[in-house]
Amino acid sequence: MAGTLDLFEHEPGPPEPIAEGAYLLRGFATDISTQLLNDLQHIAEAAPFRHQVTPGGYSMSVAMTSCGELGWVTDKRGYRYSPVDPQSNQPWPALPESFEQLAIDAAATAGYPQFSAQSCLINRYETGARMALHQDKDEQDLTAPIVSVSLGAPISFLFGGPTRSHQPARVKIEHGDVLVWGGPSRLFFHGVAPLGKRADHPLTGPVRYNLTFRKVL
Ligand code: MD6
Ligand code: FE
Repeated sequence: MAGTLDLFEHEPGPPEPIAEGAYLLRGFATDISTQLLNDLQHIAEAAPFRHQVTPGGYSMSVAMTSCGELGWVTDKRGYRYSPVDPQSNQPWPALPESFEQLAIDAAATAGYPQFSAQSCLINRYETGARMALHQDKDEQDLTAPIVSVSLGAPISFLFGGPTRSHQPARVKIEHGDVLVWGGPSRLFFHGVAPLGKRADHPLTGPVRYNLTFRKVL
C-alpha cells in the first residue's frame, strides 16, 4: 500500500545521540514545516535577511535575521545579543507561536524539559554559503541547550569536539530535522559545509533555512 508507506516515510524517528548531550531528531518539524516557513516569511518582511560583518571584517556568506527578545548580531565591535535590530533600531519581531512551541517540544523530547527560547536566529543559505567551525559561546546561560531546526535544501553538518583540531564528523541534515545540543557537548566546535549547487527542496528551491533557538541569559 503506497499510501501507508508514504505516511511512514515522514514519521520522526527516535532521538539519535550524536555527541554527549546532543541529539538529532530526524523529521521532528516536518509536519509543521509549511507553517514555520510561512511565519519565517513574515519575520523577514519586518526584519530583512542581511549579510553581517564579522569582527575581522569579513561579510558572512549566510544571510541572517532574528526574532524573539534578543537577536544575535555581529559587526566590527564583536559578537553579541541585541534587543533591537541594528538596521531599524526597533525590537525584533516576536517569536511566532509555531516557533516557540516547536522549540519547547523538541527540547523536552531530547531530555531538556525546562527549555524556553529567548532568541531565534534565522540563517539563510544560498548556493555555496557555509558556516566555518565555531563554538556557540556568546550566551551567558550555558546550562540551557540549543534547539536547531533545518528547513529546505539538505546540507552536511560538521560535528567536531572540544577543540578546533578535533576532526569533525559529517552528517547530512534534511528538511524537518531538529538538533538539540546541550550538556557536555554544549561548547563543541561545529559548522556547516557549503550548500551544494544541486541542493534543492520542493518548498524552498535551492535554499536552506536554519532556526537556532537559544536561552541567552
Ligand atoms: C546551521 N547552526 O545549522 C548553523 N549551533 O545553519 C549552528 O551553528 C548551530 O545548528 C549550535 C547548535 C546547533 C546549531
Ligand atoms: Fe553554532
